[in-house]
Amino acid sequence: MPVISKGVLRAMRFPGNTVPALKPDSGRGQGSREIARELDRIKPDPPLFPSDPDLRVKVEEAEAWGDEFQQKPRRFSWWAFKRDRAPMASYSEGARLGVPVGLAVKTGGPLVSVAARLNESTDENVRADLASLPGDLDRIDQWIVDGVMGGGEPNAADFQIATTIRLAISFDDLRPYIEQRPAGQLAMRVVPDFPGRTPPVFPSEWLEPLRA
Ligand SMILES: N[C@@H](CCC(=O)N[C@@H](CS)C(=O)NCC(=O)O)C(=O)O
Repeated sequence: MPVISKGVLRAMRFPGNTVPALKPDSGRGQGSREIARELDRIKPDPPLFPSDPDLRVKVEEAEAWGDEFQQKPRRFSWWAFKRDRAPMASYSEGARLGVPVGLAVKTGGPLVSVAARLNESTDENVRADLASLPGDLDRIDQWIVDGVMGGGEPNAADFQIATTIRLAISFDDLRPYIEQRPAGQLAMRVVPDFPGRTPPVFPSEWLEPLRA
């Protein structure tokens, strides 16, 4: 559970306070980028990074960019849950929370407030994130055209970015502007099953940059 995960990580003596955190037999990894490298070490085949050094640099750049980019759809989610917590239940489908999903949603108000504050899910930020989304999608589509992402075997950049796009597609407001694009198609291929759906929630004028 968000927020609660911080305490669990501390109890398990991880150095940082974010999930995902991996505790394999052979070592620890925290943070998606560190975990990708640890996984390649443990199981080099199929690789998460290309062997060509120039292409590897590009994949690592995309991966690092994606690590920042993920903050946008995350902010969208907390902003939306602040207004209506009901869609939260759909995102918890299949998750083992330790408490019934309905109860978690009913009592989740304080958790949502804290998460929205931690992630700076303000009107101003969310509106700006929506306005810059078309540029972000252009950038991802270009990486796909250039072969940095979207190859036969998903690489670390695909996993970093496609998962974030998949979350964005779960918003009814955003799906029409993403799903037909290369970025959207890649997201559906890398993450075909993804629970969760958020009905229309953003003020219409905030979506103007996407319509344009
Ligand atoms: N891609 C990042 C994601 C890390 C991250 O920001 N995780 C969030 C949840 S998606 C988190 O644990 N935030 C702290 C909290 O919610 O308490 C990574 O390097 O692993």
